[in-house]
Amino acid sequence: MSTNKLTENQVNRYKEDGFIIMPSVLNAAEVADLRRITDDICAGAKGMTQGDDVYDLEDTHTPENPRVRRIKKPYLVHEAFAKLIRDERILEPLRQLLGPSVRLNNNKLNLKAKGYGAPVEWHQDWAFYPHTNDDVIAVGVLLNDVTADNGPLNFLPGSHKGPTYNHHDDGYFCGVVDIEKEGIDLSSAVPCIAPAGSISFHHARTLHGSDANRSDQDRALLFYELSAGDAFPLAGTGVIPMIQNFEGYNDQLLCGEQTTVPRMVSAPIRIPLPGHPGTSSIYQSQGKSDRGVYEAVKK
Ligand SMILES: O=C(O)CCC(=O)C(=O)O
Repeated sequence: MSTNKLTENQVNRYKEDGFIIMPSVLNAAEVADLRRITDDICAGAKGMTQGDDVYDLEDTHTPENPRVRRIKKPYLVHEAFAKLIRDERILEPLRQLLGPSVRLNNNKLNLKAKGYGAPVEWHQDWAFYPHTNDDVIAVGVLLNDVTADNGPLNFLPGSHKGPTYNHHDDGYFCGVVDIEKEGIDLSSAVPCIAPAGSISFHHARTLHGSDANRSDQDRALLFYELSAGDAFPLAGTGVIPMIQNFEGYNDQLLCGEQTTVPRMVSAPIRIPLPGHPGTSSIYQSQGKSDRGVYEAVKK
């Protein structure tokens, strides 16, 4: 299997900017295969009246005209997604950025379909799942060519070194930063524009967001959320219950040694509680606040 070592310059860029993009890591056949599997899974949403453990549905979804905005935990749905994150082309750079032990915490596939795919408002993943140390990262695998028009993910360089912003509105965790109120200047934000098969790595504290997809090109982005093996979750849906089954939790270690000794660092933390009752995804919780900067496609 080929490897994919980051250059010293790329590692330094990640440390400086809080993200990096590695172009064309997967080849066209691999990407086509993942897209075919994705389409097959999405076909299962036909006839559904509401989302479930696998599907997060667009607000404009109907049983006759299925619209999936996210496949939740695709690594549990199809082995291709479980296999991909164990591929040395991804694991090797992860070890360079996180250290010798790397744990998989979650996986999701955001579809952002052409014409209507939902925006994701500006946020820091860290606000959703703070850990004992901030060697916490998201890997994004581009399953389509991403252009300026089909809802690229935008990163604000250097924001991972700044505060953890308030993601609460009206007493509830909504998962959106109030860009205006916080006085955040987004003019230096960098869109992740790259060909299908490229991979992004962004630090959990990096501020990021993406607009709706009004173009005629799909934009599917497969995310893996990972941490150093000695970064233990402090809060966050899904992660804490996982730890109760310690054997299962350690099965999520992709490489390196398991430990019960968390490494602690001083990093600004907020706890993502209380959640809005009845919300189970970022789209739903962000929908509870009107402080976002993007507009959804309503038809
Ligand atoms: O799909 C996107 O563009 C953004 C996704 C994201 O930031 C998230 O799901 O937390």
